[in-house]
Amino acid sequence: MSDDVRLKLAVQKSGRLADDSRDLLERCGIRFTKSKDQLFCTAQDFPLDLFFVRDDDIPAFVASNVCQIGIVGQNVLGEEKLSSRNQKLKSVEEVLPLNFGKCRLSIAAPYDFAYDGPKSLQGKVIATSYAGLLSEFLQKNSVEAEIVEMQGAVEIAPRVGMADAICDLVSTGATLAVNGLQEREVIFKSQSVLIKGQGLSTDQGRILDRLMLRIQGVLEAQSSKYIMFHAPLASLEDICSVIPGSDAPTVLELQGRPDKVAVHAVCNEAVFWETMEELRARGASDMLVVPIEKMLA
Ligand code: PRT
Ligand code: ZN
Repeated sequence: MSDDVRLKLAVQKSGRLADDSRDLLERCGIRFTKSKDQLFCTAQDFPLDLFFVRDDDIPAFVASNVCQIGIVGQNVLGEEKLSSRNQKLKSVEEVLPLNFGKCRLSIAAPYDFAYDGPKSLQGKVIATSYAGLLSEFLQKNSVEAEIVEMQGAVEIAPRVGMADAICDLVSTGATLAVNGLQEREVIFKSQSVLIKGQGLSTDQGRILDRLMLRIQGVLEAQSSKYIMFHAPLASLEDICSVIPGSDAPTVLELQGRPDKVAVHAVCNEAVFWETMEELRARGASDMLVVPIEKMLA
């Protein structure tokens, strides 16, 4: 591969996804100069260039091959694909879910709105910034409603008499609560994803494969734990059967204790207090659960 082949990645310049996107790359060992003002920067130790843009523009940057890949919410990609006239957007693909920026697009209405399923929205006015995804939902449910498009502060629409209900992103639900709105129907679940266009050369495809391997390693490490404990040899099999998400634990001799062994295992899922209590009840002792920084199979 020639040294000047690089991959361009579009990320959000500032906002809810900006820090998580940057952290993810840093945990992949990819460092770049920290300046939030600039549009473009070059990674120091990986063939990757970063473009900092508004999240709504990321799918179009990727569709037009200005950037070959991007990090964006599924909500934005889904909406752009449905509502933009840019046909090239259809070829933009999700390649990896990234496990951050989780939220849901929901229909919400004041507490006194009698809601009994999507049919209750027939003939109503719904305010949203997601006209594409909302129209698709209404169509699927054979509901005819008027959509009022707003760019922000959608949650105030019912209070000021602009709409009967809203369709907006929710994460904690606090915004709905302070505006006297109740979540009635989740129409789309979203998280951040790595996306790619169709314009990658073979060499750029190889860089993407390397990047994805590193990201997968970071994500697996995030959800995995390393567990260590001592166990009586007699109940080793029984104890190992309750270690969560682990294939083959390492069993080590303990100096001067022929009746006991040390067990080390990577757990591919959370280790809860209940699991530790269960291990203890079966004779395990001296338990340690530690985070894993990196993993590569
Ligand atoms: O400037 P730019 O266009 O880049 O950013 P933006 O202002 O359009 O987007 P930003 O930074 O607010 O959000 C970026 C992405 O974060 C979204 O596209 C989603 O994929 C994701 N995300 C996750 C969210 C939320 N959670 C979220 N809660 N985006 C917005 N919200 C808003 C929501 O619109 C509502 O106003 O937060 C409020 C509700 O939050 P709760 O916690 O009160 O329920
Ligand atoms: Zn935006």
